[in-house]
Parts: sequence; structure tokens; C-alpha cells
Amino acid sequence: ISPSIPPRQLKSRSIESVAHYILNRPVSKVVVLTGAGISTSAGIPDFRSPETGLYANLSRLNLPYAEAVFDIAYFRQNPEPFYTLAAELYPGKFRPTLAHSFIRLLADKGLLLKLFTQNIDCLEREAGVPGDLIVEAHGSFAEQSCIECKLFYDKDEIRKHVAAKTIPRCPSCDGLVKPEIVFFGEQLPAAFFANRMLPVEADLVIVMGTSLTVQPFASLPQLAREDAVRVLINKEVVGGLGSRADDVVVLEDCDEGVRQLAKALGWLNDLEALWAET
Ligand code: CNA
Repeated sequence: ISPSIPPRQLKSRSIESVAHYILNRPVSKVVVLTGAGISTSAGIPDFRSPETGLYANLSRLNLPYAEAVFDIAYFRQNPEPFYTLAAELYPGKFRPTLAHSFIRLLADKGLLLKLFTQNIDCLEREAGVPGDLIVEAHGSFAEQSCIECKLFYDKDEIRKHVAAKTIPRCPSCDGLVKPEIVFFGEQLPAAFFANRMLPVEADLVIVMGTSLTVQPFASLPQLAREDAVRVLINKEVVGGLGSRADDVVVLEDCDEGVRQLAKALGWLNDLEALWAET
């Protein structure tokens, strides 16, 4: 963090100044970049938090290395660890967090240009963020297909397999079926590449709950223009955020960070009402 650089767009590097910037500029293009940290308060562990993250708790799966559970080459040989984990993480069990509702609120106010999420839990959709404003950069559990012939696989069928802890196979070629979440070694969805330059258009980029370690997603904040404001709400400083004049770093829990921002905007009641409905 470089607090010595004086801000240019903001009066000070504070949440209150960000709220003033949003309300008075007027800011109309907000890009939000999220990761697993916005869903931990829903009860879904992230990957890399030291004690609670999935990577610290995978010994029961007997993996050669933690990332193997999401590695396409390993999945071909042994899909069981992934399906064991999928049963625990499968959408439908979790409630969106206040941070998800804040993104919905930005959309409702007509400010959200795009949400890029690395999450696969579909909680943004469940919070009511319109689908056309979401780029699921690492795919999601929303669809599934055969990894060999790519045949689409039925949602109810995969749910049955996940619940029964059996491995779904393609009815056409007997290949393994996998939810369309992006594994290490796989290409990101076309929607990511079609939208990846949008941060250049943003007046405000909000980064929340991500370690920014997975490329190419991790490069998105750098695309923000120098005259745009960038806000990081995270438990730790990541991705060099804080280094620019108009960067604001909020080292807080995501829900607490959005609560503070909503309060400064005069939107706290709207936010809490939205969240109560989900
Ligand atoms: P990560 O690498 O585990 O990093 C999480 C970041 O969030 C870390 O910097 C934490 O300090 C921070 N953090 C955790 N909890 C909070 C909190 N409550 N408030 C503020 N900050 C917090 O996860 P990334 O998303 O950066 O890594 C990318 C991977 C994680 C993607 O490929 C995802 O598919 C994958 N993932 C997704 C989910 C999900 O969908 N909910 C869960 C676990 C992993």
C-alpha cells in the first residue's frame, strides 16, 4: 500500500470518499470481481485460507496434491475425490451472503456493468443478480456434460448421482460426466474472453474475497484505467491493490466491508431488506 500518494479522484482513501464518488460523479459503470471469500460466511470454504480453506482440509480425499481434486488429468483417472467434494458444495444448500446482495443492489441501481466471479456456487444468481450481468469465469455447477463427447447431461440425473455418491457417465459414449466448472488444465468459458476488457470502461472496480492467484482472472484489476477508483474488500492485501492513487483497501470481512459502504451510501436499509428476502 502506498498511502503517501495523494488521491486524485477521491478526497481521501476511505469508504466515505468512495461513497461520495459513487453518488456525486455520478458513477455509472461498476465492475465487481469476486472469489470464494464472498461465500465463506454462507458456509462454503474457500481454497486458500490457512486453517479453514479446502486445501488445508483435503487429507481425507487422499490426493497426491491438493489441486488434484480440480485437475482434469487427475479427474480422468480418479473422479471420486471431486464427486465427494461436489456432494458437500452442491448448490441449493447455501444462502447468499450480504456481499452477494450488495452486488444485486448495484444491479438494481443500474450501476453494475459486469460481475466477474470465480465462484462456482451460483449464489450470485440466487441473490438475484441478472444472468446477463454475470461472467462465471470458472464456469459453474449450473450445467454439466461429458468430458469426451461433450454431450449435455441432465440436471436431475447428476443430482441423483451426487446424492447417491455414484459417478455419472455419458449415456452415449460412457465418458465421465463433469459439471461445467473450469478445472486446472481447461480453457475458460468464451464469455470470459468476450467480456474481459470491460474493466477498462469502469469508473469503479470493486474486488472482493479473492486471493487473485489464478490467471487470467488475476489480471483483471490491472485493466482498470488509472483515473478509475479501485476498492479491495478482503482479509488480506492481494494483487498489488493499494498501489495506485485512487485505490482504497478495506481489510475486513466482505459482509462487513459492504455494510460499511452501503451505510456510507445511505443504502443500508435497502441492502438489509434485499438480503432478508433471499
Ligand atoms: P482463494 O484463493 O481461496 O482466496 C480467498 C480469498 O478471500 C483470500 O484472500 C482470503 O483471505 C479471502 N477471504 C476469505 N474469506 C473472507 C471473508 N469472509 N471476507 C473477506 N475476505 C475473505 O479463492 P479465489 O476465489 O481467489 O480462488 C479462485 C478459485 C477458488 C476459483 O477457481 C473458484 O472456483 C474456487 N472456489 C470457489 C468456491 C465457491 O464457489 N464458493 C469455493 C472454493 C473455491
